[in-house]
Amino acid sequence: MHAKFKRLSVLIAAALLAGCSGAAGTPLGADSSAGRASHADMASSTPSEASGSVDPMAACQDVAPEGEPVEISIETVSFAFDTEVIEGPRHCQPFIINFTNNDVPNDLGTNKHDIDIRAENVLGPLLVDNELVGGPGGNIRYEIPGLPAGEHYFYCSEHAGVMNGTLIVADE
Ligand SMILES: [Cu+2]
Repeated sequence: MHAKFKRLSVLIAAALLAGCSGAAGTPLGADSSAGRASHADMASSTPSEASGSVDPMAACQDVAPEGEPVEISIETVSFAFDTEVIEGPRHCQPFIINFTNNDVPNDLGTNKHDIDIRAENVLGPLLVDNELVGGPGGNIRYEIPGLPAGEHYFYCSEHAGVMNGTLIVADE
């Protein structure tokens, strides 16, 4: 996960948790360092609870896999994905992304890429956090768990601003 995203998550969590001290009945400033530590722990361990939303993966808890997983191939071309839309996965059915990184190092920073997935949009809860792969010629098979039907957001954690798109999971 990119540090920028981590900071964003913590900021959002901090904003959502503002007023937490008051709600817990702890006087502000009584033990501010301990308070910050516990907030940070909450933000990192239970992001979906911190945002007050239901775990999107819960919808797939009782759905059994059917047949072979769909396999999708994606490559990078000059620090971009070769597609802005991923289609093929079905509701709560595991699938595979066969990912190839073609990029050579340049002055934009690391040439490592990955494909992470958030529910619905860039601010949605993190559903899948895949490992980075270097290039050129780096290849990895991501085994993705079944995701609930709908549109989700996929992105490279190192270059999210320019490497992102929509993952469409069909109803069935
Ligand atoms: Cu990247």
